Amino acid sequence: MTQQQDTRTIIIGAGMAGILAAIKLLEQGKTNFCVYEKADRIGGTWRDNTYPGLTCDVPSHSYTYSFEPNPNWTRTMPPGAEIQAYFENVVEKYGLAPYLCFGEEVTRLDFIDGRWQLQTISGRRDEADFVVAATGVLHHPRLPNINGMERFKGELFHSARWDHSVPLDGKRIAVVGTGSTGVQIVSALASRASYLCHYQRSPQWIMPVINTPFSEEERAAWRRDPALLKRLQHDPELEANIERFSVAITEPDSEAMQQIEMIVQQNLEQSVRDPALREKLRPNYRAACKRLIYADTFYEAVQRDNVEVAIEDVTQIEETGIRSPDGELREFDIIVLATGFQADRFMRPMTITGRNGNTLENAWAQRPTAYMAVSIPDFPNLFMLNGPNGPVGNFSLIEIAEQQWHYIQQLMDKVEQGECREICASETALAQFDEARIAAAKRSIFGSGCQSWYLDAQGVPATWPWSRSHFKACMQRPDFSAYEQH
Ligand code: NA7
Repeated sequence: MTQQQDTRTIIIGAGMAGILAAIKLLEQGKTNFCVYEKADRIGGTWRDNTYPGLTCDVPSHSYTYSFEPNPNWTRTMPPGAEIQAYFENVVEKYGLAPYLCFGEEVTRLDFIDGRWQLQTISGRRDEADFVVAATGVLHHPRLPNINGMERFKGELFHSARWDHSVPLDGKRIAVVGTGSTGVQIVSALASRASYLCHYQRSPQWIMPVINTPFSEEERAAWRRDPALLKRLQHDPELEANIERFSVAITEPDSEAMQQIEMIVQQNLEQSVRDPALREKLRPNYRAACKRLIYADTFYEAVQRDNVEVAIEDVTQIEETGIRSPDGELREFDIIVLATGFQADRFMRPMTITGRNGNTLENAWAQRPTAYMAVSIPDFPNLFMLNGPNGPVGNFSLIEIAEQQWHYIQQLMDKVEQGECREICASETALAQFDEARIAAAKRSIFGSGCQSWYLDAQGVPATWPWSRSHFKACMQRPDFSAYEQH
């Protein structure tokens, strides 16, 4: 293999990370690639989620590709539809359409004779030197197995499968779950429902936020002056806040964490007027143990007269509603399951077979893991964007994916420059990385005693456990001694 043109890359997923990979390849003059996407349009999580109130919990100018600032964001925390539109514009601007293969769910990947062989559900086949798995984290809805769910005569759906044909105004609505999704839905629907019950198995700490609208004058100024917009993307105050947050979650005893705890406690004390409701809403674990929720109108919403909060696990659904453990039946027209995602799936359910017949199921038998969050031993030339063990704590996943791409690119260069044909992390490197990662993860706030989607099947936080700046430093240049090169 000599020059870049000789290599072919398969990108899986046309969400934020897959779009990024495609743009980066084109930037290098590479056109021999295809983005396989199982749905019929781009957008990933922003395509799948369309629920009322959908908002990104990362500020808009940070949740933006560094190379494609957006002067048109309308608020500090952008609504989902605006983010979807942003990605669609980017895809058009960069001319990605010819590289997108929609309706092609990848079902198999086999590493044979130094190349990846791909098969899709429609029977399409392809072959490439590299695979970039950009399959997303929050993709497969978690549907709880609640007794009697199938007997419900009203409308019932998962938050990521919103049925927009169902009228909401004046209806009796149950929202099950109090992650970011449940909180946003309740905030949006409280004033529209005739009665809304929010089922919270575990109440959440709420970080107050002001979702400021940007004025047309501001947006016009950003359009006129790209330097102004660039500065906004790298706003030192915002950067300092993110760094403080990064310190807080990795050092639970830090002053930064104490400050977060103080703010969320004050928010609860000052925002919830009825002492009984306040106690109901008080979590019994530390702030940010679960992904911290940023919300502006949630506490107001749950204090409305037509809104009730039920602190319980939903275990019994009947024809007309939800039966509580104490026997009370609440009747509903609509039940929304905001019950989260199977965050440990990543590329699965694809069947992936690497070197020596090793399957991904086998490699991940204990837990999904990857050296530096991008490479798995025995799976050469296959790299992940936003794979397991990457930073996910209220950071911009776009920023993370860009840093990961910078790193992955250097691994691909080794092959393209003819230094090797296959490259992947060594078993030893992954084992050492995992040992250190797991030890640090247990000490992070995510390991401080709560249930959350950050935890793996063994109850260990699956996230990057060190600081955001350390991640950035690691992504600058691979330590090639951690890689097997053939
Ligand atoms: P999350 O954050 O995983 O939240 C799921 C919620 O669903 C959580 O409150 C669960 O309670 C609750 N849940 C699950 N099953 C039940 C039953 N049977 N009864 C009551 N409650 C239940 O998912 P989201 O979609 O809100 O957010 C995911 C991420 O998307 C979010 O962090 C942002 O990054 C964007 P539990 O806490 O387990 O007691």
